Amino acid sequence: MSSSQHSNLQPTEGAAGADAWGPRGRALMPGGVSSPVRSFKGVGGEPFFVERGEGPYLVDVRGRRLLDFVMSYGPLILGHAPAPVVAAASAAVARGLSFGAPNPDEVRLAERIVSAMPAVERLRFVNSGTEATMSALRVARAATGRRLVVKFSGCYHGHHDSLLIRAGSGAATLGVPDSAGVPAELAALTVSLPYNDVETVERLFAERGSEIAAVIVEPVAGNMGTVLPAPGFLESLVRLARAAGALVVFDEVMTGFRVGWGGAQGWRGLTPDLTCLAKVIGAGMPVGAYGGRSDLMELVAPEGPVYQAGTLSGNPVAMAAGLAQLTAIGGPDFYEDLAARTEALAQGLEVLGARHRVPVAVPRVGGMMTLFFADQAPQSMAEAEATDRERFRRFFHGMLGEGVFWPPSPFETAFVSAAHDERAIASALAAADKVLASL
Ligand code: KE4
Repeated sequence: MSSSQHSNLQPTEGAAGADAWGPRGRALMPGGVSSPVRSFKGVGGEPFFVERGEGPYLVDVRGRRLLDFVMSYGPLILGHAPAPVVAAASAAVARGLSFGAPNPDEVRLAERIVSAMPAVERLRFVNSGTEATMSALRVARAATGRRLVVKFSGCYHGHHDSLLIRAGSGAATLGVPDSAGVPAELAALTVSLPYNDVETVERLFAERGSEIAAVIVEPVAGNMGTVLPAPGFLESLVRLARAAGALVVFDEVMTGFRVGWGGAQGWRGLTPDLTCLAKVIGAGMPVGAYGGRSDLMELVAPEGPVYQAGTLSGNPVAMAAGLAQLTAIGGPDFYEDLAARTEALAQGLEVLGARHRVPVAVPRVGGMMTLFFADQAPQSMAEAEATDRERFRRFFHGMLGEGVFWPPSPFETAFVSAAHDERAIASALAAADKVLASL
């Protein structure tokens, strides 16, 4: 379905000077964006500016309607502007935007999360996934009295210094900062290993186990594209960490309420010591949370010595939105239908790849998936980096030309929502049929 078939709406107020938004933004903000991936730097070209979202669609300032599989990188599991969330957030706004005092919806949302997530006994709300992982690591270092943190290459846990690190050359190497401005002394406190490589984890624990405060992992990786945990990988991490007295932190910012009602920990029957959440629990509003064992959360101020704070943490509008979204999801049954929608899209892409003799691999779980141009699904960042990224770039732009907004990087996950009905999935596959034929 071409973009012209989608644009059955009048140009919107932003249309006036539509071409000017980019230069105006870039004059004032790095890349003209508030987060780098939105700049399309990974695929080239100019980002479009959005006027509004509705269901599975975005409408840009020219009135062009795009079928959206970015979905704000994960939060919008019900689709754009779902009625119950809009109603709850609007009512909350009318009662005031922030109180600087606790509010009932904070408690209601915490109760909902604790009842769903097996390993979360108590939690603290923050404003982003970055804050959640940063705070969880502080708790882990305080609880263990240790400094070393282990992460996995290709896993992204937000942009704070300790985790903006990935493997240097070879495994078990001291972190090589992903960013300028991260002091070498700090990078030395983070070791980044290849995802799904149990041997390197065993070796590190044998050599430095007594120094390790925590192992933090995306239980389903979503930031090198979707990479599933190999059988036994997560279980080995838990076993090795527990044996060494280190804590296990599941970064479920993306997988929480995305792969199932109990997140990946529920899906795999595992119990990390600490869990980080964001995205779906905020419904598109700035919400993060970290939580886990009660004895660990008792370390957090004002109950304990680990300081962490936030002016807008537990914001009443954000809490109302997140609560409305989790209430609308309802419980585990929601995910059967969501996974079926994802499966229809993924299988359709596999069929089309075969038809057009284009090697594709489509790992998926729950409402998340990735289209890799490769013969097999990557098991690590190195394998993800070896996929055909030029072909992906052409796929991205081809789909955009057909009115489908695919994630603008081969290392970003595509998200399906409850609003992606059969017609939307069929439209996406019709577009992919045309685009894959041209690749
Ligand atoms: P935020 O600080 O962006 O809310 O969350 C950081 C974060 C932490 N952990 C995981 C597993 C995450 O996926 C993220 C953020 N995800 C990216 C998408 N790959 C955010 C998109 C962006 O950076 O704009």
